[in-house]
Amino acid sequence: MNKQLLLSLVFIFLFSCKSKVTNEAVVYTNDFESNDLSGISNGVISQYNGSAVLGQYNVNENAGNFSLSLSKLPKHDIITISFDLYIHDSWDGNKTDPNGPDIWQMLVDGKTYINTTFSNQECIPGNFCSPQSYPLNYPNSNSNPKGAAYRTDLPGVCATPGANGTTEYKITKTFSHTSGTVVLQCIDKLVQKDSSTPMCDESWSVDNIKIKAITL
Ligand SMILES: [Ca+2]
Ligand SMILES: [Ca+2]
Repeated sequence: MNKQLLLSLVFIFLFSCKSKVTNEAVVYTNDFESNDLSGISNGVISQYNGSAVLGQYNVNENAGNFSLSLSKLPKHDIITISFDLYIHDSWDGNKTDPNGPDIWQMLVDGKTYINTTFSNQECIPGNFCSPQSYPLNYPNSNSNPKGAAYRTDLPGVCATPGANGTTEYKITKTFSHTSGTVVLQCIDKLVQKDSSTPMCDESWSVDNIKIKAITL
């Protein structure tokens, strides 16, 4: 091997190492099975489908949001937040007043990373199935109900007629972040002016939250 080629290979090796993840620390993980709500405001735990989950939430019956605050994070360049999001029962997607739009948001440090709608309706002949915005942001109307879902065969929270079960989404966001603190907020703006049992009609919960601080 000539000297020039060897130097080139060393350079490529060093360069590729620099862009690799050098350290990855799990700074938060919670499956809620031990009822641990430390760092969480508006925390509510319930049993869903054999697992403890953070929820259910519905702004028409409770706070409609939770906030998770972490501090003393190790030095890092990037954060990855992931969790399971359960959309329960009859969300109306981009329908308008009095049933929607059914908006759900994820904010980190006050900045909006997701501002979307979910539709949990069945697309059967003769039934208008309202579109949803997810995986894009509201008011995009190009996604079918349950679009980009991870699972669509889960039971609803309330077995009311037309409740449409539960849809599971895998949420993962990675972004630049260097602060020693981080605040995750999930918020709904559910609209359901005709419902006498709002929480039964539509709600949401999350499980298996994991936050990683990564150094490059
Ligand atoms: Ca759980
Ligand atoms: Ca609704």
